[in-house]
Amino acid sequence: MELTLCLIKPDAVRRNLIGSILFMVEKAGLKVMALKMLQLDKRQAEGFYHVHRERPFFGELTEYMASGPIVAVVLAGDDAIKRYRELMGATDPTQAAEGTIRKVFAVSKQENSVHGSDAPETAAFEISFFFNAMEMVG
Ligand code: 3AN
Repeated sequence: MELTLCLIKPDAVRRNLIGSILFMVEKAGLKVMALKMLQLDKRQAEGFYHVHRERPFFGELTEYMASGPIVAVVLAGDDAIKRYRELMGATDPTQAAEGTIRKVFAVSKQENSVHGSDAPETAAFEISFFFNAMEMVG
């Protein structure tokens, strides 16, 4: 069993898509182990995305991530990281496969509705960024 971090980003929360996205996640067989709603400030968003600090869109990305509430969710399942990334679809929604969360809901490359960890090490960092042991079941 593997854990991964899912974020429902500000564009999706603003458009009342929390339930629709969690519905797709649960339907795909991924288990919710922890869940919270919060709003990051700019500095916290920079901390979360520090691996992207050299990218040209870092300022815009962190502004956007701090622009409204998000929902952070820990998901569990066999091969959860890869399965959830497949369910999310490509970063650019115009490139995302049919039936993926980003194909259905994302607005643009930046406002792409969801985040998912891309490897076990990033999942461990990202989960501990949002949750402590007491906040997780299982
Ligand atoms: P993914 O979320 O698909 O793993 P990353 O890790 O390459 O994509 O990028 C992290 C986040 O940065 C994306 N989810 C998206 O919000 C934003 N982003 C990526 N590429 C661009 C871009 N070219 N312009 C604006 N924002 C971008």
